[in-house]
Amino acid sequence: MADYLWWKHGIIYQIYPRSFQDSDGDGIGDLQGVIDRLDYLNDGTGRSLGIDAIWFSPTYPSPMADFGYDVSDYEGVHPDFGDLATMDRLIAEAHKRGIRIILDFVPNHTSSQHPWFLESRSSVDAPKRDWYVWRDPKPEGSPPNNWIGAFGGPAWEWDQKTQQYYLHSFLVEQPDLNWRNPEVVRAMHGVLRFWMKRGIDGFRIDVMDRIVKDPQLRDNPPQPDRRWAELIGQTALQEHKYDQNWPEILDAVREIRTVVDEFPERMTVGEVFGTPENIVRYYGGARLDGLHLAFNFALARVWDRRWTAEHIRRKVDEFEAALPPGAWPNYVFGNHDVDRLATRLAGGAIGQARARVAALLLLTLRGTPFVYYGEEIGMENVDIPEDRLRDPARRYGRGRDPERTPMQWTRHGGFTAGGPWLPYGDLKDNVEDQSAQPRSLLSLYRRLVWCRRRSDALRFGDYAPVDGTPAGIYAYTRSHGDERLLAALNFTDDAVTFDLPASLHVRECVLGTHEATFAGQTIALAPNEGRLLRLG
Ligand code: ISL
Repeated sequence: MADYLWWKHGIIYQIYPRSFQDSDGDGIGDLQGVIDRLDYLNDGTGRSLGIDAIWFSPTYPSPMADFGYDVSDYEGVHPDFGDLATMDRLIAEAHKRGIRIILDFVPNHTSSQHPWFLESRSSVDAPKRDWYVWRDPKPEGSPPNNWIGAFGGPAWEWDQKTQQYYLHSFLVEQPDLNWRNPEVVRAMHGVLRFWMKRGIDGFRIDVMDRIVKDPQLRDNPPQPDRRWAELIGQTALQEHKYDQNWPEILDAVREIRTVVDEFPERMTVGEVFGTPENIVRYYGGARLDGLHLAFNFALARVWDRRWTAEHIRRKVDEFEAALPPGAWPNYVFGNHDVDRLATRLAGGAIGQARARVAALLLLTLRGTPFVYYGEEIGMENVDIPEDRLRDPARRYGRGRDPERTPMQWTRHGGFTAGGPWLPYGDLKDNVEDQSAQPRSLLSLYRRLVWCRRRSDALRFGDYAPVDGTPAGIYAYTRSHGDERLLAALNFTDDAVTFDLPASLHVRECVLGTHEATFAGQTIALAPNEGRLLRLG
């Protein structure tokens, strides 16, 4: 394929490095552990998962106030994970197997222990004072504006020594960088070049939608719709008009793109929230000179009640319609910030059945699939005893430990020789057993991935939803040249039978969530069954 592009046509697998594989028995995952597991991810054959790239949540030196999203050195590796030499070996070993490496780039804030911030807070005249956002209090001593941090509480912290407030959109330990200062921009661009020279293939950009704010720092208006506050906490009490999605961010995005384009075949995917129209702005408009991909979280927000054919189809079609010409979609079902997919889809037997439908959907839609580690074996949220919870965000609302637990390799765990930093979930769902079971979710994932890898229609063909299917059924075609496939998914707990029009002539069943192989114009789907059919 002449225009094959790994980040478009491949599958991106997210690893939370603390929880994937520990190699030295300290109970915390590390990069050597990942190297040891690369063949699981892709050994070039259908025995492996067959992914094309790994995105690592942060691996940098950090006091771990927010488990690495508080970076104290952008050009190093946290000793828990290894060192630069281990990272170099990981890059080389991954590349040998055709796996690309994407690092998490955290531009909005550093750790409060970063030398830049230590200097900035040392005095109002410090050369790096303006690298962060410092402001005087209001006359009565209160913070400069009403902004609420993403985890809750005021977004401003008072500094006794220098008698000013600093801005932190997240924890107090995560002061916001000032992207209006050209020295900051230069330093952060230098970080991107540092890693690309070492062979890093791309960057997942953290809170891309907040790096530049209103220059006047105006008060955010209240959010009239209070429903979200119950789900994501205090931050949803405000409309983030002045501290999120500020238009000037797009200039910063374009500059980042220019730097990334200095190196061949590199990519960026940014974390952006909001409506599809807002998200696609970050691709850069008609010139597509912004991000390569902006995360589409529509399906990561789907839980039980929204798991309907109609809702899912609407979300897919909305994103497809919003994209500027030539821009490429992507789909995310889970990550380190949201409840596990199988749990959101009601958990237990129903959650597992729906997770199979979700796998078929994710791997047959048009767009880059993101797979969060453990999704392929149906890992669920883990109920963690109070005294073992670690995520600081739990103090402000929802803690994220339940979706960050160790990868379940065997019936005994297999993640570490020591005591794992977070407890394991239900080890009956594990890689070893599921590898041996042809009907397991893992076996389905492998079949789907390798089918996608071999199919031009699935990797880059057109997408067209099929109208007129019965309630609860979502069907769409994917076509490229002579190859035409049809995915038919039953989102209900009932069996559904329907006839396809003659224009969609079924030739054979390629694969499915169930054993059924019968292919004809009458499609009879069992409850929660999905099937991929070849048309001719
Ligand atoms: O503000 C939000 C939604 O409007 C939040 O969802 C927030 O943007 C989101 O939690 C950002 O997450 C990322 O940055 C955080 C880190 O804790 C998360 O793990 C990371 O994914 C701070 O770096």
